[in-house]
Amino acid sequence: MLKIEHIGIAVKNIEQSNELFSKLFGKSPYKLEKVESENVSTSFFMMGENKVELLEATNTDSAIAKFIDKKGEGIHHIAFEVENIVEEMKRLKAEGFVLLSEEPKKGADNKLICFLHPKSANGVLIELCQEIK
Ligand code: CMX
Repeated sequence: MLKIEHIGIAVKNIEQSNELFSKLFGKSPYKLEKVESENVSTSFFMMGENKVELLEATNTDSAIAKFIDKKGEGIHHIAFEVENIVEEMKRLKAEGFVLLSEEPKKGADNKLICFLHPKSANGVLIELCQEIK
């Protein structure tokens, strides 16, 4: 793994949260993106090398809707950048982590992604991501 790529925060209303986090960071999001396959609207803020992603559910099937129903708003996942996602998925599966997809999927912000089940990672939802070049 190379570095923390971003931290994902589940929010109920992304427009309101964009305003709130713009005040916090002193800048606007650099990207707003709907990811239909994940049923989310996202926004990304950049501070130096560090990114924060806000996520709002676009429907009740969304992982974000379920998370907010159960736990409320807050930190939803930590994403780590990897050089070769397929190799890293193989390595982590062999180490006993539970992958939530067998193949990498297309995620937000021009990335191939794969999640690890939080039950296999001490209660933390981990995302692997590789930049699409
Ligand atoms: N962080 C930590 N724990 C979490 C969690 C999270 N984000 N989401 C769910 N859990 C916990 C639940 O609280 C529950 O724990 P308990 O059994 O102790 O109550 C357990 O995981 C439930 O697991 P489950 O029944 O297997 O599955 P759920 O239906 O709750 O779904 C998960 C959980 C992680 C499998 C599902 O949310 C998922 O597939 N996530 C990956 C995709 C995703 O999150 N997409 C949105 C973001 C997309 C993006 O970044 O662009």
